[in-house]
Amino acid sequence: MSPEGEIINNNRVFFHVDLDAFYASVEQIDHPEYRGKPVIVGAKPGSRGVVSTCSYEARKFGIKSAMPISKAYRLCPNGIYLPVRMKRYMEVSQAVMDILREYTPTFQQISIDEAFLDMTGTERLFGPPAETAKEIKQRVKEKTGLTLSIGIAPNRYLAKLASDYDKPDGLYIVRAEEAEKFVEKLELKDLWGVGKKTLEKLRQSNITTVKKLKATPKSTLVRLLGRAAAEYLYKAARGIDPGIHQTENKTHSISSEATFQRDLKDLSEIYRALFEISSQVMYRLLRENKRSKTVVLKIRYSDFTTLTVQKSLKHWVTSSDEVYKTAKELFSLKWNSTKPIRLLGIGLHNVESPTGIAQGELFQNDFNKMHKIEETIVKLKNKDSNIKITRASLLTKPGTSKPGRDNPG
Ligand code: TTP
Ligand code: MG
Repeated sequence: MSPEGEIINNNRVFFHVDLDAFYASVEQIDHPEYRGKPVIVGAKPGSRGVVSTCSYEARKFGIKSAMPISKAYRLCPNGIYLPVRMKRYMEVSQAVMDILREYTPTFQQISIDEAFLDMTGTERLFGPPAETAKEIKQRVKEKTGLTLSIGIAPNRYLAKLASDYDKPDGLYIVRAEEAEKFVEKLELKDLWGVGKKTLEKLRQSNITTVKKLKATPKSTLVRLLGRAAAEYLYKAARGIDPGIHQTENKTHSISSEATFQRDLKDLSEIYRALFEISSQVMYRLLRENKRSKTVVLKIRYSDFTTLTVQKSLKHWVTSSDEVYKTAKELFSLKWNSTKPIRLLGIGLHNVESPTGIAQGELFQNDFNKMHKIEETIVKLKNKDSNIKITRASLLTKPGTSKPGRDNPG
């Protein structure tokens, strides 16, 4: 059962807050010359990596998160392509979360750029929810320059759908009595927690809209999708919180890998790839609110021989830099420099959820710790010129990425 019970309770008020085009917006704030332009943050064009996110200007070209960067480049060859600067995004995220936390003791950060706020009963202190939401938007804008979208609803699930409904710079309220109508307006793919495979199975049974989903008996859904997914969808379609925190996939490992268009031999290129893969895998760990101590590196050579090597740390992995450092260490143990590399992958194994009821808070603590550690690393790096040189060579100069030879352009 969801934390707020199965019925939609008229008296509960939840905010879901989500920053707009987060990484890309930070780049536009830090570099005013990128404002109003298509900015794509992610892997280097020409590599086999993916788009992390892009500005709304770039979305007009059809670019989306997780799309291969080569496809993005084809859609928008004149875009500004930038590498992920995780440390900077975490710093900005922290500044935003600090503001949000002031509004409620039941604050729950669920990823780098989004949080739930239980605002039930705060009206006397802060005024009507919509006014409070406007104030939050204004304060975040003043402090960081960022815009965000807020959904307000009687449960977390609806609040999440509502923040997405009016993006960017949105504010959307779903009242208890309008909940079912609101969900009916959405496309099936917009229901949070409904993945591609589920959509495809539904489509095969001609269940293509929320209305049709609602009209499908639960027993049919169970037959099609199994009990857990059926229960989830049955509730979601009616605006009842299906228990979002149990829906995230229960994988025991999180990984990311890249096959290269051109086999890699050059160490600086290899390090650059490891750096990109590290930030992707760390992002996934954060997004799923999971933690892990074990880093696994996979190397596949051009002759297809493949090896994996792993290291377990004594503590939870706390930053993308740490993943990168460990991956590099593992790499140097196993690298056969005579053979070109076709694929590199990094996995975080034995992932688990922080235990206890206050997951959000724990996550927050981890997040603070991570932030401090990232800061310390940077300070150390500034002292150690060798490390500085290594890092500098990994960074692309903004806007100067060259397309790979397989990219038309
Ligand atoms: P999102 O909130 O999903 O996306 P967004 O903030 O860029 O855009 P929107 O306005 O639609 O909210 O994710 C937050 C950040 O997480 C995003 O800026 C980059 C990162 N991210 C990835 O690295 N890979 C991904 O596949 C996704 C979806 C996000
Ligand atoms: Mg966002």
